[in-house]
Amino acid sequence: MTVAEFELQEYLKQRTALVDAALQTWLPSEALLPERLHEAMRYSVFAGGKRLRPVLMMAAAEAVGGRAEQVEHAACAMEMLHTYSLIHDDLPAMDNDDYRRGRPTSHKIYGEAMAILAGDALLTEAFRLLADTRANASVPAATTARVIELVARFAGSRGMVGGQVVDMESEGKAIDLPTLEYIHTHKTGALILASIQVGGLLAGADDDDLRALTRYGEAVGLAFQIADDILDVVGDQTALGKQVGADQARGKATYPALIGLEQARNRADELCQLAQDALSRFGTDSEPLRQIACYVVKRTS
Ligand code: GRG
Repeated sequence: MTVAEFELQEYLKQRTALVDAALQTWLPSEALLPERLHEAMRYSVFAGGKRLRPVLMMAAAEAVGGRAEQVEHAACAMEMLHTYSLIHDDLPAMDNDDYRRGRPTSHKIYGEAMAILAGDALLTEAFRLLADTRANASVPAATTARVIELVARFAGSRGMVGGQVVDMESEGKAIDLPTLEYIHTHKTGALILASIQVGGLLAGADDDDLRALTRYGEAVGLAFQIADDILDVVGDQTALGKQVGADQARGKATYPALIGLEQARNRADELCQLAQDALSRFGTDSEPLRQIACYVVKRTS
């Protein structure tokens, strides 16, 4: 593939189709007991997400010379983890949102208790899948263990859950930019960075590759959340599938609120450039990662 030939939209479509097919295989069937729980898990997973984390994982694997198919199971695990976080984030005890991805949220359809359990089950299934011996048949056991530890660290109190807690505690308060950056890099950035590192690790990245992927992932993770903050101010409700202006209504600190819309846009562009610079050691196989960095900043949904 040459850079000139690469078409991002086509790439996203193909990789998303791979992820969706693998999710169909790995998620427990709705026909399996308890049917309602499996239906609730599938309802949220197949509600039309962008599959950004799985696609980033596949692109990272490809950048270091691997194949997308090599990381399919781990990509599905990240999407399950991501979906669990969305289901729990939407609960009345947290953001109390009625809509997600343009459809009623899990607790609106299945009730609060089942939504909590669907999230719990997706979180647990994600780790089962990361450890699955069939899916990891060609992966050294030490790499599988490293991947599981890494994902647990980025998803837990040192990562996404930690970011969510600081976010919750900061609501309605005036916070400074370092605190906001902590929230963004943990709540959102952690799973994005984990996806990229896991993609590299499973495809045999060496330490220098991993360092480069980490610089890329840190920049893209933060850029993604700044773009999300900007979309909450200027985005289109229909394209987003959720209410705009929700951050301000909840008294949440955002980049546009703290440094202004223009500066927030500049920071996101700067991070996109940083992400691209981090890829300098890779060849044309890193073109998907390169273009996804811009897509993340320019996206409309
Ligand atoms: C509840 C444990 C727990 C954690 C919640 C990730 C998170 C932490 C909450 C989700 C709420 C939120 C709006 C987070 C910001 C990150 C974000 C923009 C999530 C949406 O990700 P997309 O745009 O969603 O990739 P799709 O629907 O495309 O998958």
